Amino acid sequence: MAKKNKSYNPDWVPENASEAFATKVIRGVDMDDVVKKQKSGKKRLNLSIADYIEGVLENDRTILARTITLIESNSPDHNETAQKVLKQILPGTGNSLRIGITGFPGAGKSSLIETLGIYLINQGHKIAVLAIDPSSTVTKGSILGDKTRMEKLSREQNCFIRPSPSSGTLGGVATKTRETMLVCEAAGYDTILIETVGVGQSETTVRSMVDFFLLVMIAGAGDELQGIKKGVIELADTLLINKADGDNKPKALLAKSDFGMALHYIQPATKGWQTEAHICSALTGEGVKEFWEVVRKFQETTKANGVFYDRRKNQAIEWMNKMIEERLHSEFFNNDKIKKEFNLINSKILNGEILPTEGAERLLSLYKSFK
Ligand SMILES: Nc1nc2c(ncn2[C@@H]2O[C@H](COP(=O)(O)OP(=O)(O)OP(=O)(O)O)[C@@H](O)[C@H]2O)c(=O)[nH]1
Ligand SMILES: [Mg+2]
Repeated sequence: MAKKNKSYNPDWVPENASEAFATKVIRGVDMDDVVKKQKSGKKRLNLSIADYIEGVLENDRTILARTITLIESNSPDHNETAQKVLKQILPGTGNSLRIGITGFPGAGKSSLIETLGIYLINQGHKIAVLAIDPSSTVTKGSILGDKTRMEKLSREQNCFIRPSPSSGTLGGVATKTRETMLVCEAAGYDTILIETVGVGQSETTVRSMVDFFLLVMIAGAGDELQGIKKGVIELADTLLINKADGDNKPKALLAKSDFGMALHYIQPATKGWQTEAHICSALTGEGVKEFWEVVRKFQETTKANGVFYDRRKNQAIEWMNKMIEERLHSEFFNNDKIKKEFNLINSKILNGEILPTEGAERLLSLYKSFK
């Protein structure tokens, strides 16, 4: 069939037909397209809660993106709508494998997601990629970098890529990412990959929302820990030494055995699972399939011994606790009376008139008196 909106040759053209002969047929208007456009045009203006729900469940990417925008919005009205949508889609969530990927800037996290993502899509998976805090001061401009690094993946129909907002959003980054993850699951994405830079607090936050946590490293950077705190290694279910290609491969193999030994002295992040070091190259794809086998084995083992489900339950409670903490914190510090008194107490502490304990006591008593 002729391509839409393009002219094409007619079925019959006389031999020796001159230029004057109409040798091209121009397509008429495809009413199906018009109706589709009208429908989506209407949807674009104002969506009802039912529209959002239907759109998410049908994996309408525009509506999916708009729902996430509602979640991320700082407007309480938008958040209220988002909560209504989330409540309705909740039964369709939880069926994915949630994977967190951390590592020092430039270790190759995005490149790995691109290679792994394409591999998984070819296996029939649907991938959602969420990047936490890509605008952090450490990796300025990495949104642009990520776009080019995940160029092939971003063109795939079965992949949805979304950078998460940086800090300073109502309710905190973690809450937004958790909710975004649920929306993606309801839209049918079975593998959620969350990229985060392993230099701040975000890796602990991401660990608290995923099933499997990967630390991407590179070999031969002198200091084997590359600024990654030991604590991050303790959170990981696998250490993957990337860029094991060309001249770098022998170094990567050496790093693998070094880390392999060190890991024996570290408490594993997941009960019943020994964290190991592996090598791969996001560039050539070598080792990516083997890495996925490790993930599959992890899933199998932790589901069989119940650790997978226990972790999810604990994470749900932890999520609620975090929300309460965040809410109380913001209600307290955004209260006008508290704000006023806060400055007064601050100067008293600075002048040595009262101790911080007394200052805290006074502010908390004041807060309690409103209740
Ligand atoms: N030789 C080689 N280069 C790689 C490999 N993986 C990534 N790179 C290169 O390393 C650089 C950084 O890769 P990214 O994928 O952006 O790294 P990242 O960890 O996502 O970086 P941030 O998002 O800034 O933290 C890019 O120039 C990549 O082309 C690999 O397996 N082999
Ligand atoms: Mg990246």
